[in-house]
Amino acid sequence: MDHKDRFLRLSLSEPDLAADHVLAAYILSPAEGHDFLNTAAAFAAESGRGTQVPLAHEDDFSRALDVIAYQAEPATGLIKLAFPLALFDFNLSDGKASITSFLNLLVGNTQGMSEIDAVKLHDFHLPAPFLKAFHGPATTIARLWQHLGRDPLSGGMITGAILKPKLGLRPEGLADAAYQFWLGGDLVKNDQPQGNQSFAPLKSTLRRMADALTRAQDKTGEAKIFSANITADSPTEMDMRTELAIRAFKHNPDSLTFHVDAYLAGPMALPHARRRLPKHFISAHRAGHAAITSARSNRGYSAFVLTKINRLLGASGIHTGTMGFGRMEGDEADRPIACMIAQNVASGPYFEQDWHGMNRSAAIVSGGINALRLPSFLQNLGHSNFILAAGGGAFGHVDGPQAGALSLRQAEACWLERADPIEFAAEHPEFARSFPSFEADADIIHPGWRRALAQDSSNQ
Ligand code: RUB
Repeated sequence: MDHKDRFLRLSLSEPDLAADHVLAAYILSPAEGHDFLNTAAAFAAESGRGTQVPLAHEDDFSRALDVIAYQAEPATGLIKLAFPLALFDFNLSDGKASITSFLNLLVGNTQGMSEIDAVKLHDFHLPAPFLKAFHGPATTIARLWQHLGRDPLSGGMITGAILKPKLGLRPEGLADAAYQFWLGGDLVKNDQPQGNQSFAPLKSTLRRMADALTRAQDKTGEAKIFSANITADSPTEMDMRTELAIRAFKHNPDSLTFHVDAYLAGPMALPHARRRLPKHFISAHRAGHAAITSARSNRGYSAFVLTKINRLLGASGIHTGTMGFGRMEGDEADRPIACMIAQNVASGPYFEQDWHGMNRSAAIVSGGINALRLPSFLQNLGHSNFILAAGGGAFGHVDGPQAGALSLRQAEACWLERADPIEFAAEHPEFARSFPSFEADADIIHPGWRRALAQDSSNQ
């Protein structure tokens, strides 16, 4: 069947379509022997009608709901599709837009079409009425800055850690690691698989964590934050874990935030948490996402798309990677990912998105970051208004988690002062000790550091 006549309309205007369609930009490569333009049209046909054959019982109404390919560039593989808003499913329970329907239409059955060698969603645009039909974040990083006693408009880096090792510590070990970090840092979060293991029953871990937070607040005189992992494989279980955390932290309710493994738990998990916690700060972890978002994968959707979806679904904090400065995939060009979630109007790779006042999400920066790597990350991003969640960079410091936390705080100060890190190290011992803590990084980032720091200490 030639689909071009009905499903390929390259004369349509994107601004006109944008008002009442969801727009989507893909990079598509046809299977061997398949024409690009006809494959793009077939992709559009399948996206809307779900079949490739004429249907005698179709009428004008259903034909008016066709998904149309309005841009197709054989040279780059770029195609853009327009999805009529009427195609999308809305929840009976609260009238909110359904993310499962959104994913079904944009990255559903079409991913497996035999005419296609590969197709990946790189950006999408939502018109105001549809965007507002998603929950969006209940609160923002301003809430955390206020809790920490900082400027709610620009409170700077929230120095946080992900409890490491990700599995193996018992409740007292987890609580002690958290306490030690809180003596120097602001926030501790569970790592993504930390839940209700036999050696660390959740109830006991949460009780000890809450006690450690209270002791750290008393010791330092500073407010602290915990991000409790409530990820589970059913909404009922998620609710049970949420209740346990709320009870455990009943004496410090404002210190409690929540963490959901938003990719692994599936698209239902974050919306469920957001409905259950209409006032709380929820962080979206993205463990596992690289299986489809990796730049080395040409199917599924990009990390940019996942990040944008997480803001729509209500994540106040979103793991956005380290843009090539850490140990996970990514590069400096990923900067738009952090901008898209933190601004009211932002440009993606193919569309400018107006968020119409939807609460902003904060970037959660994690993955191989330590005090030595942080200054160049900050230089690339251009600000430090985000949540840092260092694992090894906090707990791998030779002088322990408190020193690890202080070294990260000092690294932010070093960048804010635009100071030379070697000179800065002379006045900041925890930062100085991050050099021997992360020698391989030190050798690359600051060759000759051993002699320079030795001279510093001999000059003192
Ligand atoms: C960080 C860590 C994080 C992932 C998140 O540990 O394990 O869960 O790196 O990555 P470390 P992302 O600091 O020791 O690398 O934020 O890119 O999803």
